[in-house]
Amino acid sequence: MAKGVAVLSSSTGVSGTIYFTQEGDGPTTVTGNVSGLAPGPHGFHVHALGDTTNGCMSTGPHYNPAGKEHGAPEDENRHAGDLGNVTVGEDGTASFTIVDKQIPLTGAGSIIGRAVVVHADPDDLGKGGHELSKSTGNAGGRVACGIIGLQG
Ligand SMILES: [Cu+2]
Ligand SMILES: [Zn+2]
Repeated sequence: MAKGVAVLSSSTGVSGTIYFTQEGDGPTTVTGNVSGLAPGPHGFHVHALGDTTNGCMSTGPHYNPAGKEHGAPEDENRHAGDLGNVTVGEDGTASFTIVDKQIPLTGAGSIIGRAVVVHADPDDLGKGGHELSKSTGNAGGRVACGIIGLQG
């Protein structure tokens, strides 16, 4: 069992912890808790770089080793890092579990050392017709992020 963890930090009071587990070559299970967000859906992605020297801005674009367009998690044409939205309740918190096959913790394409990012706005999953839909889902600012590290 491979395990990873990312502790979210932000300049706006958002906090949270995201856990990753993977059994062998199976899918990765992502389990997270976040708080301090506005109610509603928020884009949630793995970005390419584990670099927070300039806050969440320096984590690069969505992790996209296959050179595809932005999409929904269930789409064939999607970035590996496209995990869709997390839905925040009226109390500003969200707890969620995502199971995904494109974000391994070991081997080629591992997401260890990259970052998870929570956005200000909903991810339109590539279907919003905005000029940014096919690259970022037009999910707005990066409100919190954390570097994905190995966990024992
Ligand atoms: Cu993102
Ligand atoms: Zn994307």
